[in-house]
Amino acid sequence: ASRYDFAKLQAKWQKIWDETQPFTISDPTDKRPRKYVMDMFSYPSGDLHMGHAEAFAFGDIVARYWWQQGFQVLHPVGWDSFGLPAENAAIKRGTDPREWTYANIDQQRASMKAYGVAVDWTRELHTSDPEYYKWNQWLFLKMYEKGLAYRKDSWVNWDPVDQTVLANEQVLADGTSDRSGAVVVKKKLTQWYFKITDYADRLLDDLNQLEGSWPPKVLAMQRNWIGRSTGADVHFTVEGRTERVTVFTTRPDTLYGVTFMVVAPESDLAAELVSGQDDAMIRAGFQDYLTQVQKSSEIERMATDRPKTGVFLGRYAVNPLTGERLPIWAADYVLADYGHGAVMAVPAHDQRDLDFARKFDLPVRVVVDVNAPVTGLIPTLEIDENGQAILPDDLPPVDPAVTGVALTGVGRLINSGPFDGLSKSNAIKRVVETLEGADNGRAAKTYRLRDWLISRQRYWGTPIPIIHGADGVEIPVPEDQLPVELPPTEGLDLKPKGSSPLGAATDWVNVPDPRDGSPALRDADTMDTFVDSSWYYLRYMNPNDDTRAFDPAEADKWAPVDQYVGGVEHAILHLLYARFITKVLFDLGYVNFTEPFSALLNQGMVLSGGSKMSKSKGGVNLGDELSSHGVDAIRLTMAFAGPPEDDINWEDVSPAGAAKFLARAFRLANDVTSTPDAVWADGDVALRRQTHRLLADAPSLVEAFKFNSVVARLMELVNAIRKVIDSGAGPADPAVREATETVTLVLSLFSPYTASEMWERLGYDSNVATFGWRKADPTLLVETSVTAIVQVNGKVKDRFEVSPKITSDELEALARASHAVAKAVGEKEIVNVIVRAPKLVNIAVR
Ligand code: ANZ
Repeated sequence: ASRYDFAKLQAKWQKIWDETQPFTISDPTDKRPRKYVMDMFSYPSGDLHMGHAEAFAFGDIVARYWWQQGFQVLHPVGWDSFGLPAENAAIKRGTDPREWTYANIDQQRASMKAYGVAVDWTRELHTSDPEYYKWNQWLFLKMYEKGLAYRKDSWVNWDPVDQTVLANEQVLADGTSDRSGAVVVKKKLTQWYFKITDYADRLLDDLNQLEGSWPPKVLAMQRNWIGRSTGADVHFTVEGRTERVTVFTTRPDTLYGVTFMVVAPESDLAAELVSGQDDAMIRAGFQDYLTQVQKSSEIERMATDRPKTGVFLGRYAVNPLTGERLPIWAADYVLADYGHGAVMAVPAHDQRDLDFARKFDLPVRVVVDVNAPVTGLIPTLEIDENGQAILPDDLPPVDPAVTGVALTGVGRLINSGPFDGLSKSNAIKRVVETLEGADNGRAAKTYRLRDWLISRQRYWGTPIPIIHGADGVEIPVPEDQLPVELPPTEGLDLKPKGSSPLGAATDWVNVPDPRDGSPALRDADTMDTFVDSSWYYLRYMNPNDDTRAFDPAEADKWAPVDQYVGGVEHAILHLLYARFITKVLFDLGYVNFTEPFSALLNQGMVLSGGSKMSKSKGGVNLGDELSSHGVDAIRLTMAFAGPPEDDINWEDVSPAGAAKFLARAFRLANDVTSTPDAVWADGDVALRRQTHRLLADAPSLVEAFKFNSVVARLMELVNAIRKVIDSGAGPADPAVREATETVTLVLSLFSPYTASEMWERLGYDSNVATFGWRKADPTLLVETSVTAIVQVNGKVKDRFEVSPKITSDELEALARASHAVAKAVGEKEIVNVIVRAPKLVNIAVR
């Protein structure tokens, strides 16, 4: 009965948890404080893998920790179950995407339960259920009403293999699709967009309030993605055209250095300028060039090192400050959808403009003296220690047209009429004022962020709730007719072809016009699945409510999410979209907060042989690991491996060691002979001190995600208990019970099966997970912990907080168990180990 048999424990406790559902939040009168802990929901593309196991272990430690601290913890689970992989699998097998999807969900759900995650199963949701996606449609309609959902013709990223539109974010740096790997091309289509650009400033500025609770890297990536630039819009008149052309520039101070203008070849402006020109050769040359440009990707086009190409459009603009005539060119280094799709070219001070000018023999005029001193409004001379003016050296003239290097540094303006002598920032101010005074421009901001393209020409997603009248008018589906359910797949060809398969669902797509009953058509596109995940944290409030998307009062109680846990692969898109939709819902009055996730933890990756594990590359199989070592040992291994943000190389960790430790801890619960009413004050003082030290230290360690330190301290305490049992006052010592109970309570964060069984064997019929954290007795805390350092060949490899009374053997064992130390030792031979307890272990290897 006392043997540690993890399979038996798992079977026993899983059944109990299934029956009792101990983590269900259902009592609205519960007065305990609240925490909302959420894991990024899973895409059901197969069974759970090592990556899920890692993320769910960390999320669960946090959730269980708050339960122990006396909180009610909302820790829900769901499936992100719409999307391309299901559709592609269905096409391959000739089945319905529903079959594949829901079979995978069943499998993942069973694995998740077996993994012992403390979730509220009554709130499970699947985004592919009509009960869920109905509310995507509701959200769409709300946004449509506010002008935040709109349709436009535009050049989109087209994946020729999957035959679908991709968001910019889904196009990798090398210009290929993140899904199919195909080279992405441009195609003109009418598409639905969400107006995220209206929120660019708020999305950027509110990142400041997440400083310190989101990973710095994620904040930087978000800032970069939004990419705010400040500068000016400058209007140029064009000869033979009434309307002016506007350009965005970050350097209005260089306006005197403009020697030509460049427009994006595929912009409407380029087409219009060239059509107003008589020379047929120029028109034909432009058409040829345009065709060539459309074959290259945006990334290629923006690369600075790429040879410049372009054509002269035969038209001229006029510099608003100097009246100078500027030839207008079309070139692909100017993008149609950034700024105004046109630039004022300043070749002396912009590298791409310079490369272009050199290639096509256009003039280069220096207007900033980058060698001039830059302080003050008027040029001042520096004074040396003798009070003598230091005269500027006679610097050799640099001519960018000769050197090929643009002068991008700061300096003072030259060749700029009334602005000569001004430094950059002062010149920007003056030039913008002058432009504004003459209605030739104004201060302006531009963003890299584009509107969110949400329509997809695929089946397995949320239908867009719009009907198109025969007269071309868009009619929102009345709210009481939601959901617009997906039709069955029978008779539909799901293969990608550039238009939605739903268009062929005749019975579904043909509907009476809600205005007068005349023939009309449903919009056949479906939504990007990032819409589903942008607000799911709110649907968890009450996923079965069929009267509203979520209950604002419940959202007020629980949201924003206190701790969000998931992969860094979602650092940009998903988080940006969820932040955007939260702000939209705030503006619509449905929520009282503007950021969805107060804190974010990005777990590292689980690697095998140094590379990311995946189905295609093989690697460690979660199911195999769980059956060899048990759920608790795998979870403990994840926690003990190191900081959760770091990658775990599965070869460097020891699930077998974790299992051994669990068996050791488990034996303690069998050995304790005192009863729960034992008087602890009578126990071994040294052991009591160590117990209370752990109780005092563990909370801040867990809150700082130093799970590995807590596990190391648990190992230490287990050893200390064993020593008292073997050589001290024996198993009847009340301190042995107190310490073993503490081990059990803390262990329940990491290894719930083992802890539950230990708790029962210790004589309790309560749930160890919600028993509550014991308060450390301050009188037992006088002895503080010290930091032990482990060196390998003199280099520090790891640190532990240990008791000052730790023995040399214990310290050495801890050092040898360290993942970082094992990594440093590697295949080498250990030739000597010096232990200076409690502070140092030095391992010499050869
Ligand atoms: C004149 C100038 C002079 C510029 C100079 C830069 C340096 P960021 O900072 O990335 O926002 N630009 C504007 N619209 C563009 C487009 N659609 N495609 C490509 N380039 C475009 O870049 C802003 C600068 O990029 C703008 O400032 C403009 O060139 C160019 F010494 O104007 B600048």
